[in-house]
Amino acid sequence: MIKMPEKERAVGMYKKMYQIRQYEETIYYLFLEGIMPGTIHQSHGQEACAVGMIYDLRKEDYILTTHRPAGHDLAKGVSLRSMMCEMFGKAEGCCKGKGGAMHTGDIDVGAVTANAIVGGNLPIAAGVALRCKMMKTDNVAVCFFGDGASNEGAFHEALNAAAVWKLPVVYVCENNLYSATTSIKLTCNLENVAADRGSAYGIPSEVVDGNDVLAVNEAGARAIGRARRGEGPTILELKTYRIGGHSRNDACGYRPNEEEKAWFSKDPVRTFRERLIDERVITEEELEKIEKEITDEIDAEVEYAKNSKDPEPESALRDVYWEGGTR
Ligand SMILES: Cc1ncc(C[n+]2csc(CCOP(=O)(O)OP(=O)(O)O)c2C)c(N)n1
Ligand SMILES: [Mg+2]
Repeated sequence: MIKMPEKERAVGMYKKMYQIRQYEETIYYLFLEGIMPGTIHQSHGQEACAVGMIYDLRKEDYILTTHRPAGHDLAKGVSLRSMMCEMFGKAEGCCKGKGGAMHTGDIDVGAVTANAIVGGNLPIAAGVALRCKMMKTDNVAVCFFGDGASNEGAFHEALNAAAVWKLPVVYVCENNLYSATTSIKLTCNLENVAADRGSAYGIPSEVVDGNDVLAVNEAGARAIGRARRGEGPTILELKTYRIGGHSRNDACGYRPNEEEKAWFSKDPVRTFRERLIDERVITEEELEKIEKEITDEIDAEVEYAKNSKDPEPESALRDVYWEGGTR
């Protein structure tokens, strides 16, 4: 077990994980109420992957996420207000209400707008990392993808290019055992679907407990450090599990009860909370106060988003192409 960091850092990580959990649970109920348009792919259960990897990134570093982006985006600093407004299709949303749940992000905090094409963000991450290298910065790109994405052609092309060009990118597979409703046992013969393939491209890899925020953070520091020093890409495979279904209306009937039970006992938010209390980092009363503040803030943003303006109809064709010169 990895040593608990000092209080501010440990509680900081917990706060972010708790915010993501509460955000996703709130969205789930709003969606069931039928007041939120579009669809949802939620990240609760995978909070430790997002927070462990992103906690120490700089604002100037980039993340590239998937159809399940909320945890990554919140961890990178996309504002809660702009996320919530986007969920309601409002003008103040991070994509001005035109993207919805699968297309959140904010380039100003280094969160490249999410890409819902499975595997589609891996080559883009190589491109982002190539830019970091060509501009002679030591910034890095961290690219999240699922176990299912590791069977896409784009995965293999991106990894090869990243290895050959020694790009400052960390490829992070969140292996949650399912690609939509299909078990990885039916789609790949490897135990470690991403990590075991690293050697084929000359890329070092690590397999990590994706429900342990400190383990993810430590492995992330090694991989990010390599990328910053110009030593090239790393693959991290984080073993984790979705709490909810793949998307809306998925009751997960295909997942064995025993499997769910075993994974839910390793809930990343609850287990870290228990550790914080057991190791006397913080009292339960203090935590309850923090949790209430986070919940109140989310509730306030829901009300704000509900009452904020819809996009103007004439904005529909705006922002199709970049109109602002070069960055
Ligand atoms: C190229 C492509 N094929 C299929 C889909 C439909 N689809 C959306 S998510 C998904 C499953 C992806 O599984 P995985 O990569 O393991 O990510 P997870 O959903 O588990 O986070 C599929 C098949 C898609 N969006 N893009
Ligand atoms: Mg998956």
